[in-house]
Amino acid sequence: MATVLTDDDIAMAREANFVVALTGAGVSAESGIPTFRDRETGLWAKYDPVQLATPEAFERDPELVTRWYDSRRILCAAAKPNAAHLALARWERELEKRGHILLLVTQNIDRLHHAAGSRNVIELHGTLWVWRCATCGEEREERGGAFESFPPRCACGGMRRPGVVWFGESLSVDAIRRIEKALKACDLFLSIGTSGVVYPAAGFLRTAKDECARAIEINREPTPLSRHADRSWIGNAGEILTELVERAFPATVG
Ligand code: BV8
Ligand code: ZN
Repeated sequence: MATVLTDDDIAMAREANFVVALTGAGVSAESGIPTFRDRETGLWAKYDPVQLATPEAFERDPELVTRWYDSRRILCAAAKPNAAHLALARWERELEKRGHILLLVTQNIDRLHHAAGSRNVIELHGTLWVWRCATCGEEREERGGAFESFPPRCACGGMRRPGVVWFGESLSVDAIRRIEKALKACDLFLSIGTSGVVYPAAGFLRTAKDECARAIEINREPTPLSRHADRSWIGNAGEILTELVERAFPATVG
């Protein structure tokens, strides 16, 4: 199988002691979850996700927005972690064994990284599995049960919304602080399966580079970040990450 990885790339991955991996929808694509910019099929094809993922859309049409998120919640409930999620979880364990760190910063809201075993995860854009009352703020984990109404209602009568960060909404100050600290300290930054257009996440690669980290992009196609990366590996995240981790940390027999 043709590989995009050189022996130097493998050595760079093996020698990195503090890795920050930013992931986007492309990492969950191989689990059957449509990415943000892939044209959706069926019922949701006529809607633009960027337009629906906003507080204004929720104000304007809470039923439509909560039905859209519920359809994604049902899809995610059936999804399993894929090779990309599993390789990142293994890399985290390999580094932990050596007293080193892999911090996983995900833009995804499906918690497939957690399902794959990753533990050091920051959910930059929140998660689909927690829904919050827009009136009293009460949060509840909503794993699989069907909602009785759209929007679902809180006991206080308020409308409940997915616990995600919409466009125009601020991110958790604590998350940003932890990430900024990690970008200063890391020696390897990877941008994986993201089109690199949504901020502040799209700015992390350049920040890491400014702080002298090596920066790698893994994506199915070039993005606006590609020219800033030291290496831009074009291909499927599952295949590339599996090969990278297996060659950097060959399974010891016995
Ligand atoms: C904020 C949660 C402060 C909800 C999401 C003008 C210029 C710059 C910035 C702005 C601007 N105007 C407004 C802004 C700020 C705005 C922004 O960045 N807008 C963009 C559109 C320009 N950002 C914000 O509003 C953020 N908040 O800045 O707060 C503030 C406060 C008030 C007012 C202003 C600012 C909040 C952003 C968070 C929005 N919420 N998601 C939900 O999920 O429904 S973002 C959403 O897009 C998802 O999280 C998604 O992850 C994210 C990014 O998309 P990607 O993950 O990259 O997915 P995409 O489909 O685009 O790409 C997938 C890639 O994978 C593709 O390249 C594909 O080729 C590749 N791929 C596919 N399969 C594979 C693969 N690669 C490898 N292997 C495969 N198998
Ligand atoms: Zn309430």
